[in-house]
Amino acid sequence: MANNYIDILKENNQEHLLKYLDMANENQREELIDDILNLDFKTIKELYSISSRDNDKAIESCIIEHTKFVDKYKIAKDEFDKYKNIGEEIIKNGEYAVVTMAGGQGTRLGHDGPKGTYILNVKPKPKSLFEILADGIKRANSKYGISLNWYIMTSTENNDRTVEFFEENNFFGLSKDKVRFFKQGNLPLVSEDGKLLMDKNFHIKYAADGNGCIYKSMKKAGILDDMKSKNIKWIFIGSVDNALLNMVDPILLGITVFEGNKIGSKSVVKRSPEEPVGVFCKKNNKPAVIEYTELPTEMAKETDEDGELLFGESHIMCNLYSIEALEKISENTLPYHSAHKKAPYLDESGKMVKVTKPNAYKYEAFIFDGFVFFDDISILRGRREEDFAPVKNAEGQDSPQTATELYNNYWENNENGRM
Ligand code: UD2
Repeated sequence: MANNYIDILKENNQEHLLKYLDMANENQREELIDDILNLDFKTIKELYSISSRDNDKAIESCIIEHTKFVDKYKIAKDEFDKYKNIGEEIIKNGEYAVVTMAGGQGTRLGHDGPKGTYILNVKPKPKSLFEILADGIKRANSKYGISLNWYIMTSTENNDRTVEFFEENNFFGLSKDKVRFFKQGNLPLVSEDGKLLMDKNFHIKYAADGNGCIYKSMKKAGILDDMKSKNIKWIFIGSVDNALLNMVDPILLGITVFEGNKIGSKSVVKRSPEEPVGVFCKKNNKPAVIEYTELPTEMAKETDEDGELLFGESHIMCNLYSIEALEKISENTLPYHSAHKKAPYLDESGKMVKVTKPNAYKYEAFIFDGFVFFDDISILRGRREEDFAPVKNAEGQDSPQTATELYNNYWENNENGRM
């Protein structure tokens, strides 16, 4: 081992790490060398190469068409009842489970801790985002006479605190053996010139590898096998940061099954061209979502003859999968997307540098890139005031204040719970 870490750094244009090795203490040095010997430098090079990719060109080279959807509030009564019966049958048979992606950092929210632990000042009493989700599960459990399995994806950074939070809150009254945590993976960040960043304690700086890694993480953690052992056939995967998330919607389930699809997803009408949501479309004749960070501005602004946004069907992180669909996606590789982020780092004098503007590239897989492996998906258009109260920013749009207001308004008018 003597020198080959030096050769590896030289071959991969990362010699700057040698300076940190000189500054680190014995333990830190050991760990850093071990890290270097285990790094996949080939992937790091490939990731860095996508950082300079021109997204607009990448999208303009595709055939982009609109995708069909069903508006939940325009379904005829007999159709609605049919979907409801199909969905409720599956739910009552215990063939349904829910998954929450809770590995993201709450950077934009400025919350110190897992996002799910953020307390919203909702009525009748303040509740964390995790408790709000747990309430939805308890409502479904009592409505259908079931005991839903809840799987929660965490990151290496927030797993321990998340588990501790559930224990402190006695799992919000849910039975402990029905809640299972699993961790997603990480990817290193690189500077604008492709250099690995050093974090405090002389560790290479990593970040969670994106919610699109949930499929492989579930496979690796034995979650898919656990679901199959429990005869779970349909799985809802949702975000942690939506105060109106409905994880048990028999209509979404019923329409997906009725249409013969393996994936269903809920949408709402996009608020404005700039709203930070992905938009559904067909890309080269496959179901797809173009993320807000990659939708060319002119496409985002395009309107139809009625003045409606052409790309206005928003992905709101309400995704439903058959177990076969999750298996299939978990056996495939999803692309990584590069985001230009602010990343504090340890400089070569050993000082942590706070940054005021983006200085590094973070790489993430996106959950909806899994749709491409299917010819079609079902899209059910819901209503923002019923389905979508995101908690993203510390103030303004999609803030705790706007989410609390949407939550209180909904539950004041629907005290008997979801229909
Ligand atoms: C996400 C969607 C966007 C829209 C928006 C609605 C993706 C890629 N984009 O944008 O299309 O639906 O939400 O609010 O989903 N997460 C992890 N691990 C990670 C990264 C994220 O678990 O490594 C979770 C995170 O905890 C949250 C969800 O994924 O539950 C989405 O969070 P985000 O902040 O990554 O995505 P956002 O809001 O930019």
